[in-house]
Amino acid sequence: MPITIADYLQTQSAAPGVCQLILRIVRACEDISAAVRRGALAGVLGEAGSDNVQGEHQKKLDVIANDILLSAAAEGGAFAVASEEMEAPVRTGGVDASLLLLFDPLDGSSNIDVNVSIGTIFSILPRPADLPADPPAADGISPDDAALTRAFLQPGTRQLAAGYVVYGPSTQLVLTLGRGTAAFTLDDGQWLLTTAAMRVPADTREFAINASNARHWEPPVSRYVSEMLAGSTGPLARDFNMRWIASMVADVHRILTRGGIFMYPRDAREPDKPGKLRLMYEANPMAFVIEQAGGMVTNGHARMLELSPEKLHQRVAVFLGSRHEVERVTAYHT
Ligand code: P6P
Repeated sequence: MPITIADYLQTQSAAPGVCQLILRIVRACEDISAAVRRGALAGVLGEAGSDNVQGEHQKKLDVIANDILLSAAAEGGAFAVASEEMEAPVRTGGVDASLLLLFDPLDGSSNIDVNVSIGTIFSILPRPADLPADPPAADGISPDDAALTRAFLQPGTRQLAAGYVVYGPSTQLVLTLGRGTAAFTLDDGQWLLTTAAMRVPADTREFAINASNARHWEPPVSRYVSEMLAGSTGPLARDFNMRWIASMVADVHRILTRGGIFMYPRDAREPDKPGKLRLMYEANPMAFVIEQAGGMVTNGHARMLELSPEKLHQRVAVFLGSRHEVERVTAYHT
């Protein structure tokens, strides 16, 4: 008898409201999956004609996915939502709502128009006890300083649940509530458990990095990648393979499935920018999923989940995956 996501959630002693919110999120991802799969036929490809808070050109599907998830958050009982596509968080729930939801609605969207796997990443945090039911409006102050924004600035260790949906050859949900990482496959409107406990092998021969940035890397990264390229003739005494899908969800899913190390380091182009990926709704949810599968995630110096966020959209360097390799490259930094 196949196990559905609802059956699985009943086995996870989740905080109140978490299961209801997750069920509503995955239902939204079914709608996103349907739009992604119809592509040009649904008129959802191409640019939206707008930029997001990161200054990136939004794709039509970025906006569609964001709107679908915003509705889901309200119906799923989230108190407020933060998104890569919105500068400030949005209130979605009533005074009794106890959860904060963060998401990257469609990660890897540069791949949409070329039919390469993309995904939705989400993270659920508790609403802080000191956040009033009606936080003061942000009128006249920076959105970063608003009480509602500050409520989201919690370390990744406080996540109640996190996961992603990868819109690939199959649509799969990968989820953790802090008791292991499980994978579900979407089949005719049902999310069926296909891997009860995902495990990241501690060792690997596969690395993922955008090698076109090599001249901008810091020395520890250059040293580590050079050693892997030296293969069996070098200090690591084995040959490596390289993959770079330029869709974090797809690269992370491969690593969860067969091991590997994913790196998006800071580089010299913009010294004040500590990396490209965002801490709150990309690195932290992926770090929760990976750690719960036995892997490791750092920013090159410290455990990702213990970083203290300072800004909602702050960026971070990411070293993620097979424990022994993340330990090695982190040791090179420190
Ligand atoms: P680059 C997608 O835009 C993304 O945020 C991640 O999904 C992906 O890993 C990375 O950026 C790709 O970056 O510089 O290789 O295009």
